[in-house]
Order: sequence, then C-alpha cells, then structure tokens
Amino acid sequence: MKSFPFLFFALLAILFTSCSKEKTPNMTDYAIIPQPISVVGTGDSFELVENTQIHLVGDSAQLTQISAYLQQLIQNATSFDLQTNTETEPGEGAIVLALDPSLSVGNEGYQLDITKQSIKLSASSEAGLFFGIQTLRQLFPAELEIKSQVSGVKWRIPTGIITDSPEYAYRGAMLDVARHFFSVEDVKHYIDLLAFYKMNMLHLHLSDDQGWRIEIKSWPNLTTIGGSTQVGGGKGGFYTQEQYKDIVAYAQERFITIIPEIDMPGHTNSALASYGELNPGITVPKEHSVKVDRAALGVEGLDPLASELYTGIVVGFSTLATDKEITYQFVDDVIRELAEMTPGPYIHIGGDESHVTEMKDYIPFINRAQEIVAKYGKTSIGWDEIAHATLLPGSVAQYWAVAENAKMAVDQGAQVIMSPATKAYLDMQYDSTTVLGLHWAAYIELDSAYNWEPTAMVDGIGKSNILGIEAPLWTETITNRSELEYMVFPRITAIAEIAWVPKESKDWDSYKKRLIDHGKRWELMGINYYKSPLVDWGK
Ligand code: TNX
Repeated sequence: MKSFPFLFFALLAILFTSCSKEKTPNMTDYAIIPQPISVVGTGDSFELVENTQIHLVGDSAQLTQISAYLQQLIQNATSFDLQTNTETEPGEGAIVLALDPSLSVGNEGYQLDITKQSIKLSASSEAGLFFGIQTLRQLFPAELEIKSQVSGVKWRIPTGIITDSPEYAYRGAMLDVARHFFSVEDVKHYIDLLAFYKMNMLHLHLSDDQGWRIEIKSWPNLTTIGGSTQVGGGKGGFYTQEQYKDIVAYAQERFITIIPEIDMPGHTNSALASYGELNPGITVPKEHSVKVDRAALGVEGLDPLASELYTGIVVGFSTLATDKEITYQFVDDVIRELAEMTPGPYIHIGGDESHVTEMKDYIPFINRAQEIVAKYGKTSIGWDEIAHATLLPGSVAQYWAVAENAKMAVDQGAQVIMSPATKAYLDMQYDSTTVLGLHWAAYIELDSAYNWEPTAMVDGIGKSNILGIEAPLWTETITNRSELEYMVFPRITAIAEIAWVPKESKDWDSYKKRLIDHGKRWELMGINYYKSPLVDWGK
C-alpha cells in the first residue's frame, strides 16, 4: 500500500507521456495532398507562438509578398501578428523562408526542414516557396483554416524533413464561366482552393454559345449583348478588363497562371448575336432562343443579320464565317486585347465541336487563329480537334475525347494536356443519383477520378509528350459557388495528386485515408463537398 502514491504518479506519468505523444504523431502520418515525394519524421514537434518571427533570406521582391501571404494565413485563426525580419540572423523559433537558386529541388520544388526550434522552408524559386507553404499549412491543426480567431488550440506541427517537387509542370483546372457566369469573388475563391493543392493553371472558358464574358473594347456589343444572359435565361454577366486584370493578379500572387479561352470557330453564338456580320443567317435552336432587345440593353441601331441569344445546352449549331475577312479582324482584335492583359504564355482558342464548320474551312481557320495568337507573343492551346490543322511549333492540344486527335497532335511534335472526359471532367456526375452535372462521358466516382494514369490513356503518348493535367468544370448545370464546390470536391484533389506525384508513389488507400483529414478542413472552410461512400469521413 505504501507504494500506492508512487505507482499512481508513475501511471499518471505514463499516461501523460503517451497522451502528449498522441498529440505529435510522426510527420509521416500527416495527411498531405498531394503526397510529397519524401517525408522523414523525427517524432517531435514545433510550436508556433505569438512571437514566432518570419525570417526572409534571398533577393526577390516577391519574397515579401509570399511572407505576407503566410502571415495572413496564420493570423486568421491564431490572431498572431507574426513579424517579418530580413536583417539579423533568425532567432529561436523562427520560420525561415529561404530563396536559394543553387538548391537542386527542381523549378517548383521545395525543402521543408522542421525542428523543435525552427521551420526552414527553402526553394530555388518563389513558386517552390509558395508550394512549400501549402504543405506547411496542411501540417497544422485543421483549425488553421478557420477565418476567425480560434482559442484553445496548440499550433503544433511535427518535426522532420520534406523534399518535394511536381511530376508535371502544368497542373490545371478549367472553369466555364460562359454557360453560367461566376463572379470575380467566386473565381478568387476557386483560385484559393486550387492553390491549397499546388495547382498552377486556371483556364477560364470565357465565351460560348450562351455567353460572352470578357470586355473587348473594340467590339463592345460582345458583352452588352452577348454577356446579357446564360443557360436557363438568367442575367449572365461579364468581367470588365479591370476585373479580369484583378483576377490575373490575384492568381499570380498564388502562383497560378490564368489561361483565357475564346472558343472558335464553333461555340460562338453569343458573338453572332452581338455582331451579325460575323455570320449572317445562323439559326438558333428554337426552344431556347431569346430575341435580342437592343433598346433594353442600351445598344443603338439595328442588326438584322444578328442571330438570337441562346439559353439551352445543346451545342454545335454555330460557327464564325471562316471565309470573311471581318472574322479575322474580329479574331485579331479579341486576341490582341486579351494578350495585352494576360501575362501568362497561353491563349486558348477552343476549336472543339465545330459541327457546322466544314473541315475544309475549319483547318485554315485554326491555322490563322494560331498565327494571330503568335503575332501577339502567345502560344495557342486548343481542344484536341485542332490537331486536324497544322500546329505551329509550341502549340498545345488538350485531349478530352478523341485519342486519334491527341496522337495526331503529338505526331506533329505538339505537347498534350490530359483532360480525358471520362476521368477528369468535374461536371460528370459521381453516380446515377447525383443531381447536378451530366453523364455523357461517364459517371466518375472518386476512385475513378484517382485511379488513372495520364501516360496510359493514348497509345503512343508518353510522359515526354504530356505537358500536364487539367480538370475542366463545365457549368451547364452548375449555377453557384456551392454547386461548384460539390462537383469539384473531393475529385480535384485526385487530379492534383495525379499531376504532382510520380505514378509509382500514387496510392489509393493512402489517399483515401488522407482525405478524411481534408474533409475536416473543408468543413471548417465551409466547403460543400461530396461525401463519397468510398471514404470513411467519420462523423
Ligand atoms: C463537351 S469538352 C464540350 C463542352 C461541354 C461539355 C460538357 C468540350 C471541348 N466540349 O462544350 O460543356 O462537353 O461536359
């Protein structure tokens, strides 16, 4: 009995150490998506506190901006106002962001070295530092994602070393803002979510039969008329050039390149309703045609040649007049204005489903469109059909449907972006009970979105032919942010992992387990996601 107090305290001590152990599991047990190339845990933890400093090393104006991003990220939930220091040696407990061009971690890679005393994030590029911050973010308790002050959480992260770099240079998503318009705020929200998963390209589908969404100053009716509606007949909308530039800058700060798409020569009814001279005599499917009320839209004069507006979802009835010079003046003006406000290297010229353009007209049109893009210093991307034309050196084909087209592009020396509709289309329904979305290509459950290999999609197309992966979200049935999130999550994380991780390291069971933690983060971020029955989300 005498030994009771001793035993009691010994037991307490054991309990206490095992509990605190539980609070700092090994770094290898953390749920990072995409899975880093190498994670070596050292079993301890670093605790972020109020006076932790951010220490910057390196010569780049962007460092300050990256540091401000991290500072803000931390401040939301912790309310710590971390100070940034560029002068003295980092003190105890600092977060060091080091830009070191001699570091061999690849162009977008990074190394994260966390000890009990400090966090050191190094990279050879600013982008690498930014992606490293996303990993760091995922090592913190999920509550870090709450946008307002959280109390009672210890901001601890596990110690260890992560070395990481992406498999593909192009890791993208596409948002169709033409079928349903999405506000600047919605697009920025999507950009934030893509950044969390180290995606670096956002392709905006800015025009289609149902709407024209980007202000073109030399052709103002494109937006006043062409932007005035959307699928289902809502009021549509468009981005002014200032708003577009704002989106581009916001994306740039998150190391995401905006790729604007003007779809042509098909998918152009919104332009034809705005300027009849671009193709007199198009007939819009009757049940979803809307008369243009020019007076109500404040457009003077008449345009007897113009088509009606279109609010349905069946496509393939429209085409620019490929044999008229005015068409090329139009394309030139549009590409010139777009190129002027797009710092990224690419302009997407569409080229898909031009069912009413004869091949003998389609080919010279695509050839000329590519030349116009090149004239303004940009590189063309087009849907896989553009491989029928003569691809300019550097032009990129986006495989979505026809393997032979993708192969034809590669045979011409082009690189390919992999967006197979049966795997990567985020508008495809999860299963037959999904209310939103379509299923013309497939039902895409989470395992199907994860378990595919870009280099095994098309015979004769291997790693060196593939620029990267892109997941498009077409929005015929998607009308708002919450619906967007439901179709995107969790599948976008599967796409992000395919794009980042080498195929040997992809692991469905590990991914499924890691998603549970991400589900918790999404709850805290207020994201509406599909609770796939294949994942044990917990309560
Ligand atoms: C096909 S994908 C299209 C789009 C539709 C999509 C719906 C592609 C290049 N064309 O116009 O929105 O299917 O899933």
